[in-house]
Amino acid sequence: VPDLVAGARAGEARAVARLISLVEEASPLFREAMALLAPDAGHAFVIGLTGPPGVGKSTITTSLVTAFRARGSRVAVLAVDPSSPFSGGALLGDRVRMQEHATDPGVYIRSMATRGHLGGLAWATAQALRVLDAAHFDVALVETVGVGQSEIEVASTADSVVVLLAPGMGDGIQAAKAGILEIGDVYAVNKADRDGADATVRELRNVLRMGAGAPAAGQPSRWVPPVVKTVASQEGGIIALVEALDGHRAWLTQTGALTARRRGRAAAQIRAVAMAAIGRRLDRLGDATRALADQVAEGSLDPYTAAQELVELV
Ligand SMILES: Nc1nc2c(ncn2[C@@H]2O[C@H](COP(=O)(O)OP(=O)(O)OP(=O)(O)O)[C@@H](O)[C@H]2O)c(=O)[nH]1
Ligand SMILES: [Mg+2]
Repeated sequence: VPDLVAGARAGEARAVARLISLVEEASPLFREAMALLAPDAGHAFVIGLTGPPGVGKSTITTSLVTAFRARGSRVAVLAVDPSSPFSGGALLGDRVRMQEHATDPGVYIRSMATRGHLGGLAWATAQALRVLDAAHFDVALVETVGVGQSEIEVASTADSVVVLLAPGMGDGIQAAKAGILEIGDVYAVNKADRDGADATVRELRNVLRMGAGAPAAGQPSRWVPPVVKTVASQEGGIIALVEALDGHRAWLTQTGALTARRRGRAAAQIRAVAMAAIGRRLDRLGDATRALADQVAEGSLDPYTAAQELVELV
């Protein structure tokens, strides 16, 4: 493990790949790696991209890689598929333009899935990002498929979240509101070469502005997510998207929101591990639980008191 971490720090793609595989496999070895990786935390600025299947996430991601490479940034791409139990190369492997980046040593591309990982896919993604931090990637792009709950959790591992929509999805905005309008820091209406793009942009802007009232407690200002139009297949609007991302990053840094977000995520990760550990201890208290259950069932004890006794045994 120390050799792998040293290799990752030296930017060796094979070491990075092996460490991320340890995450995917939930290997006990990764625990050792985590301790060694800790000092590198937070190097990469993480951009999450989410949106319905086929909206153009991979195409946008490819264009963003080009744009960030042009600035000299080292860029990593993680394609996370919550619906697939296995990681395969197919997610990105069939993208011709992404393949062009595959030979660039400043770019690392990886698709990822997990097999019933302890802390779930969001946890695994966060750990993979630690590996990318150690390998000194300046930008990490995380693509997830769909806008369901697990995708939202994965997106929440990012510093900036880009939500992609396509024209004609305007009707769905209200319906999908619960999920997508809370997680986006930047919205892109992709496939803007199709009819209805302007209407979708207008509707999105209206809905997002409604959500922008007074700043939340302890927040100096509120971020109103910009909406940009893109035609990813023709590299259209990518400059505007990068500018919107730069704007969000500047806001995050200036207001201290970046630190706050990262602290919040760290707390969530600690809780996830702690909860799992507590769960395992509870599982080991089967006999005590059964004894207490007998008493509760026969009425000599109430469930709250029983639970309290069990908690004290943990
Ligand atoms: N007309 C048009 N087609 C686009 C645009 N952007 C992407 N596409 C096409 O849409 C299709 C899907 O694009 P992807 O980038 O694979 O979409 P995705 O969101 O990554 O798809 P999944 O990962 O399968 O959810 C491809 O055939 C793209 O060429 C666009 O702006 N306009
Ligand atoms: Mg894709």
